[in-house]
Amino acid sequence: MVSAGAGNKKAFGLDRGSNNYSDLEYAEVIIVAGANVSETFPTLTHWIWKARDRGAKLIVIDPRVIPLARTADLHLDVKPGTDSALYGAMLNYLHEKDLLDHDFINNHTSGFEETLAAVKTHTLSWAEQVTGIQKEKIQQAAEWWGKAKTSFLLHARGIEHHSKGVDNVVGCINLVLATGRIGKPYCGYATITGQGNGQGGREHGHKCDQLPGNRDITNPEHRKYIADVWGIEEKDLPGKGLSAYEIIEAIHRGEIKGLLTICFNPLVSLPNSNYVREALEKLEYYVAIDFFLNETARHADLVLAGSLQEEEEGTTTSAEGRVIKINKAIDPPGDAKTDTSIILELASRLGAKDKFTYENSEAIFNELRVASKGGTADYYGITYQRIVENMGMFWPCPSLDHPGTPRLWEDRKFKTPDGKAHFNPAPYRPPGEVTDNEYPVVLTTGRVVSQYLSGTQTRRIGKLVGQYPEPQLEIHPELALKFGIEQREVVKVSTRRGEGLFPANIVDTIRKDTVFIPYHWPGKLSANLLTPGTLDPVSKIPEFKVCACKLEPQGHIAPPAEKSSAFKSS
Ligand SMILES: Nc1nc2c(c(=O)[nH]1)N[C@H]1C(S)=C(S)[C@@H](COP(=O)(O)OP(=O)(O)OC[C@H]3O[C@@H](n4cnc5c(=O)[nH]c(N)nc54)[C@H](O)[C@@H]3O)O[C@H]1N2
Ligand SMILES: Nc1nc2c(c(=O)[nH]1)N[C@H]1C(S)=C(S)[C@@H](COP(=O)(O)OP(=O)(O)OC[C@H]3O[C@@H](n4cnc5c(=O)[nH]c(N)nc54)[C@H](O)[C@@H]3O)O[C@H]1N2
Ligand SMILES: [Mo]
Repeated sequence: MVSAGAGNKKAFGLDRGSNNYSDLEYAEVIIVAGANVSETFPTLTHWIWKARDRGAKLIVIDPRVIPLARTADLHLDVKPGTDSALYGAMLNYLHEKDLLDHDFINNHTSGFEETLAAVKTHTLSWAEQVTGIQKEKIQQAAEWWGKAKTSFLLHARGIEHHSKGVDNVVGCINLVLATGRIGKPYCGYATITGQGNGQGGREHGHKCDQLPGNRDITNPEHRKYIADVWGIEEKDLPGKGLSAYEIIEAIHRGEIKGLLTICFNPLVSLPNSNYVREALEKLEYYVAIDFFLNETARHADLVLAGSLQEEEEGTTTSAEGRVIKINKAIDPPGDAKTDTSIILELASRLGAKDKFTYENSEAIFNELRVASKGGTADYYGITYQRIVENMGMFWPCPSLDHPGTPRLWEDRKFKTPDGKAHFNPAPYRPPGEVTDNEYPVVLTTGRVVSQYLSGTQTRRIGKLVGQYPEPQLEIHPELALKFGIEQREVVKVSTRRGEGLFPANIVDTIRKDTVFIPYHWPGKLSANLLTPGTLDPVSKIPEFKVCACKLEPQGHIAPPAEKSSAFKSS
């Protein structure tokens, strides 16, 4: 989600979806961009359907006719990697037809003129050429969005996993700001999050440039504040670190020799997995903390058996910015320990025992409250007791008598240095890799409903494996015909990084120039053998969602997948 985080910070100075989801219900127009919500965030579908029942217009932007698109009023079948051309053309059109909120733009934003100038050439006809979406459809989307009184825009990884993920995100936000539909009832914008506590993690330091409260590790004042909370010297805080894929690159360069990972299966989840495997083999020492021996942990010198969410008490923060309490249900089995106790024990053995003296999880949370105080993600007024009493509390919540903030920006006080929401120029530029004669087909990757992420948790559950036992190559009938591919025929898919064999699933719910492979499997079944390590220059997210591939049918039909063997394939 780092592209979303970076885009949100650029535009608003704060990283959180602006609304609670109940605002969706009364929105007149809803745009869902690059988010397969019915499969990946089903609880949100409920809100979208409520809005549709009230007559809302639903616009889905996705190269595939995802389940939500089947009930949409308009499906924009964007060619992967070209979203910014679409959003630029829509902004241009809103300006041409004067469907703008001048009052909001003049009083509460900056950067509009430069942003508009950057997409001057993005006409509807030009955008049709680049995105592959009929210009009448783009025009219809812009008309509906421009003329609505209330609206909501949602996006997820489909627009973010790109070497211009941040541009795509700010391109979406530009449409929201141009029409002034934020910070009022039933008007808003949100990033759909991913893993459990994806939002909470991205506020307090999962990213390598952060300190708690969404503070910046390069900002001297922020460093001083946190050093004081922790009782250390500011100079003892490290500087900005490396993002996940950059760590792999640094291992290759010999700059990193030891690695500790927790909740991470990079051999399956990072792009260009052959390159990742080589890096793991170069490490002098590798420790993994996990409750399962995942594919990457098999390369570890030492595996520490950690815990499930159900085995620990703590909090998690939802996509809406709502802090929720998690209660412990059971103890970790056998010799496994809670993740927290492992981290505390490591701290102690590294000589910092006096700094890690928490009595319980509430004491850790209370430290976070103080550490986040005054930051943009301010949790100070949120206590365990208030979370329980209110069934969750929304940050920012700066004091114990503050009610929390479900809907941001009603006060129009944005967290940027000038207090205004920022438009950011986002003209189209091509993805890191485009198709050519050798690699003529666009490949995109993502998820299916019955599998979860790197699959360590779902590939061992029989009924889920039964639903989708192996990764399949989703391909349109016309493209299949062109390459002479039959239903369930094994196809060699290759890119400049690697190759894999996947049975074809011929469906008419995907663009004719694009194939899709879900990424939940390891080893020879891994989509990430194919994906590129190209990174967004700002967010450093890899370009999981677009690269160029070659398709070679192998002349034989795949046998029925062995429903129990998927996990063993590693
Ligand atoms: N069942 C299930 N649920 C999950 C997960 C899971 O693994 N399984 N993972 C969780 C996590 S960590 C995350 S991050 C979320 C991810 O949730 P999503 O972002 O919804 O999931 P993805 O399948 O990665 O991608 C979404 C869509 O992007 C489309 N897409 C591909 N390229 C482009 C493009 O260039 N432009 C546009 N507009 N769309 C494009 C794909 O066709 C796909 O339908 O899901 C969470 N929920
Ligand atoms: N090609 C392609 N690649 C992708 C994506 C894509 O769309 N396409 N999506 C990307 C995205 S959005 C994400 S979020 C990543 C996910 O990538 P990862 O985070 O690497 O994958 P996970 O399967 O979520 O989790 C890794 C490990 O964490 C363990 N684990 C889970 N919960 C806990 C816990 O509470 N404690 C401990 N100690 N361990 C735990 C699991 O057992 C698993 O082994 O994949 C990314 N990779
Ligand atoms: Mo994710």
